[in-house]
Amino acid sequence: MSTHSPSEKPNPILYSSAVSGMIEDGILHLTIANPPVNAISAAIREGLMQALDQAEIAADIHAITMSGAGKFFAAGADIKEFDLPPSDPTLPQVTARIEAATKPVIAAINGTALGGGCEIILACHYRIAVESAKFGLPEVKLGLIPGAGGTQRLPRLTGMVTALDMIGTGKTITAAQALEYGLIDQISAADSFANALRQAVITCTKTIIRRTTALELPAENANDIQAAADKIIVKARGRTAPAEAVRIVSLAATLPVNEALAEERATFLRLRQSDEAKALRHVFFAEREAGKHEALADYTARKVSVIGIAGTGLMGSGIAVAALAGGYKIIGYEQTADAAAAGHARITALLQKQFQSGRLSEAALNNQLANLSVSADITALSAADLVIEAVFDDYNVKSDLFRRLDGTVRADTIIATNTSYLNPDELAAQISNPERVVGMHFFSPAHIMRLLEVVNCARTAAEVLVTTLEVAKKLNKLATICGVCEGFIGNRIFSAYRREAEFMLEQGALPHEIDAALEDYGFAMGLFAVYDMAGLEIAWAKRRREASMRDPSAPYCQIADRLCEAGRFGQKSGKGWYIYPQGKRQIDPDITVLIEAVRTEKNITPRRFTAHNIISQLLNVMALEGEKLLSEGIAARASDIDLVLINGYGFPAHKGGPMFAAQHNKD
Ligand code: 3H9
Repeated sequence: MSTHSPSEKPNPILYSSAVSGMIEDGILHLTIANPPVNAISAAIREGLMQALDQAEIAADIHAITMSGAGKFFAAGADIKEFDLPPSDPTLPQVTARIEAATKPVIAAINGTALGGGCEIILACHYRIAVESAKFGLPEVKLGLIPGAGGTQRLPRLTGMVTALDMIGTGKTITAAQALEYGLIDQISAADSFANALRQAVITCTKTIIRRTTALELPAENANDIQAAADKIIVKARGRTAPAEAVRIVSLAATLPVNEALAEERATFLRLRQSDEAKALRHVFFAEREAGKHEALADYTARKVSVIGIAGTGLMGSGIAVAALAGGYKIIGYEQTADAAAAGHARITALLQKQFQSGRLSEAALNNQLANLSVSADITALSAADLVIEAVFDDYNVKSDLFRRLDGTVRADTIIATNTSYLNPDELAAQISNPERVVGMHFFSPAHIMRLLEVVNCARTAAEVLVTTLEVAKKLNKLATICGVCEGFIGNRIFSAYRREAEFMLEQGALPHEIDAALEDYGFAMGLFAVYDMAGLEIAWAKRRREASMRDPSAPYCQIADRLCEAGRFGQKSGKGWYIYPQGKRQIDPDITVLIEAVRTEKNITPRRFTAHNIISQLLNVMALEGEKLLSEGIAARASDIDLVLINGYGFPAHKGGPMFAAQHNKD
């Protein structure tokens, strides 16, 4: 520990490489610093323990405050340490030490406090926060539960209903909500924070120390508590952590606090080693990795203020809503005045819906409406820095639009195509400066789905790619870069998966068995149920169009065609892979007969598939296709493939994605 220098302001006291303190008027102000987010590392835990021990016996210290350096208070325990054995002092030891201090410890919350960071403030005796601070216990999103007292302290401050909701979902709340729920005691504007903190400390030194674990649980209606717990269990869909969160939070009402804390710790340590937690850690780091592109490090994004959107149908209007939320001025384009008016109305309706559900303030709604125009005059797009085309996915339609854009927009305007299946290189060849063409493959509904495949075409300039990634970030999208191939990353793997599932029908599985296995594995819905919901006729029409180009020697499964030939187009026609009496999905014995007939025609002796066989076979096919994408250079990282399938195709995040899961199955 180094102490004062002879200069006027004392040097900070260093308790560890990540915790420092300053004594001012009898108050020890501690700062934790582990950039960029003050993740709670061993050095922070050691430093806090040192500081508290020393403050306890220092006659000149009457109170202690704690804050984080920079914009965060602390974003949780350091996830990078989770694969190491736990080391003393542990975070629960630190939070216990904070709470036991005989001098008041005040959390001076300068910014976001998540996970273990939030648990530190829950252990403090008083909590004052800046208006912009955010709070959450997101451990379930990592397959965990809070492991440093959060499950027992939060309900004592907020009541069980809020604690179950926050811990069971991992949601983040604002400072205003935290105050309303009782998680914090006071909010102060940033510019008067120092004064407010000083006053709070004075008050705390004059009142009895309030230790959170000693508080009684607030009185609540038992039915409300049960309903909050049930809601989390229903949504858990195959994940262990939410149910464990409910179990442990509930102990606050039934066990003495020390026993409940011991059970919390044991559960946390067990879950930390679980497959679910390992998979979710993989996803967490995969998302951070996805934003890093060494080859692009030397390029700077161009300024984009105005985005043109050619085609304001379902996809285009969703893109417009996402771009308006990102702060861009939007110019929509349609070929006729009627279509332009309909496009404008569609986008406005989506914005109104967000406003009505409270997701958009009135000011934001008005601002975004003022930033929106839709024109039937293509020259309106000449003001755009980037034009995203979202017209019908047909080569002639798109290439015609590209040629018309070429004569209209600036020579440096970036042109992005939202095609799913066409070759963007061929579209780029239609215009001058093809290096400004890039793919932006959004997923529908584009204002909700987080995934964006950014397609690096053969001639796309690095600067254009960097600019597109920057725009994607502002649109709040998770962008993965991919090269050009049929279906890009997602649809190509999905096609292989779909094909394999259909072949499995020939080999002996039934649609409902495959769906049940997928749902058990964690998919929100089985593949065949999804087909029925989407409708089977579009894919059938495509297969018929492409029939003459198919290699006759390549294996082909006719079962889906047979369904369509029998008028089974899915849910809206009352039958597809299932039947829907009164709109309710049911297994149809006719489908079994139809499948058996195909097996007989092909001379296939059916074999029995267990759920495990089904999942292994499907995972295997996805991983093989993923390996091909890597070897062809279409995807740069296996973890990018995992992100695409999780965020665009419903692959369960808690299994880590197909590449991770296949690898894990082998280990
Ligand atoms: C926990 O606390 C358990 C306890 O209950 C019990 C313990 C006993 N650890 O996302 P960003 C890194 S579990 C280590 O790009 P943003 C991240 O990898 C934890 N590193 O920024 C990245 O590094 P790099 C509960 C972390 O502004 C950099 O910070 N906490 C951690 O978009 C910037 O991150 C959570 O689950 C961490 N905890 O978002 C919170 N957090 O630059 C997890 C971040 O090298 N974190 N990093 O790639 C988040 O949700 C977001 O990172 C956050 C910032 C909202 C904080």
